[in-house]
Amino acid sequence: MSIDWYHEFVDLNFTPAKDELVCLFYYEPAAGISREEAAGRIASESSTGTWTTLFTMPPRMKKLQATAFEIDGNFVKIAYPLALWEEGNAAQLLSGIAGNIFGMKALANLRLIDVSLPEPYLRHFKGPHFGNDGIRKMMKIAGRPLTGAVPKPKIGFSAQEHAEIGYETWMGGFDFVKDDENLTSTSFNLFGDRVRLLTKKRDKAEKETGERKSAFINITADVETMKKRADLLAENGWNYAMIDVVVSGTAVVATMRDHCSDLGLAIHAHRAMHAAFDRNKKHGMTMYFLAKLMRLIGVSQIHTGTAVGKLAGTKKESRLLADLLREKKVDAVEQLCLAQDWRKIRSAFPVASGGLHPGLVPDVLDIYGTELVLLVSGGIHGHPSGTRAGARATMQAIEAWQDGVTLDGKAQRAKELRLALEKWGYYRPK
Ligand code: CAP
Ligand code: MG
Repeated sequence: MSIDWYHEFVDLNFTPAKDELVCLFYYEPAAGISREEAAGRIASESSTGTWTTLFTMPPRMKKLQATAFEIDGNFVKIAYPLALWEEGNAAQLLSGIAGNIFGMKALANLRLIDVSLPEPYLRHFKGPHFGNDGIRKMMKIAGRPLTGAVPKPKIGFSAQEHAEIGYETWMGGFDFVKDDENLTSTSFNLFGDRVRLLTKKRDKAEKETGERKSAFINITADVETMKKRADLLAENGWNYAMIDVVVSGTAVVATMRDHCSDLGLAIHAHRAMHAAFDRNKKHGMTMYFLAKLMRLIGVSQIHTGTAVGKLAGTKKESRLLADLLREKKVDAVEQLCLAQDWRKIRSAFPVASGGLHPGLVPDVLDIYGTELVLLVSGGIHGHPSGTRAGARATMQAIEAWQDGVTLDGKAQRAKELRLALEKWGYYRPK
């Protein structure tokens, strides 16, 4: 008598229906397990199956079974019936396609690369509240990258000092001040104080520059506290909230998307902890999948790497992530992503950050163009003449790229940029 029924989840002649979700996995079977058997186990344990045949097995259950329908070396595509999934519940999707399967003995390695989401699944999600055009309209910024900086050192400043650095950042020409991922509400920098003092400085900077200024203030905490913090931001005229989306979790982000949307707040998504599961190229989940989930739920922007800065990531990855977030339709790229039509789901911005300084701005804009949020933090606060000069140097570097001139050429007429290049040149931090 056969013990298991994993083979029932493999059919290499199967064609997915239009309303089925399709996942692309990289996998390595454990010793003694064939590719087909391993593929069957992934499809089974991420849909309806288990390790043994069962006494009660209503025939209708077969309709809910996932099917491994394409095996190409260590890559497998699996189709999932729509009825498996709760409408609008991204956390449940994760429990299925990113759940127990990562721990199976029958697999030496497993990595979720991407999932293609059909319209009947997409329609139950709201996506980003504003879309990139909406963000640009709200911030009155056209034709250039949105710019911002985190006060550095990342944590330790009082709320008053934080607000003053924010003011210098804005007066240097930047659009945003951003909290660091580990700054929430500490004894020396309480959330309420920071909001109140930054609000005053924002209003002053807006008056003096005539430009719209904003901030990504970190509301990450338990969900009831996050709601109160979002309310306080809205009460003080802010148009963004920042959430550490990985550590907060998919379900919390979904709740806060609606709460923030009702308040007219866009969501800046920081991805702290992502590298714990997306850096190993053989096991875990890709940043691509995480970014897709976050656009689906509805953040307005998420960090996507720089390739040239201090954190891991390639140009190709950043380019694919940028397309995933910005485009209405995305084509499949073999073994890297599946085709996706986003239908009514609005666009989101990629965010380049991490070890950037004016000397690296052209490299980053060569990757992303101007449709991004460019965060240069240590790279302005470390400027020989201070924060305001550092922000100016970065704006000068952006102008140079847009005008098609070299930074060295621009530096002859731009003192702040010249000083930045004298300190950092074109150094790529690692
Ligand atoms: C950058 C940063 C950001 C990282 C996040 C930091 O500071 O504030 O959190 O960019 O990584 O704490 O390191 P610097 P990623 O500009 O001073 O390096 O963007 O890859 O998610
Ligand atoms: Mg940070």
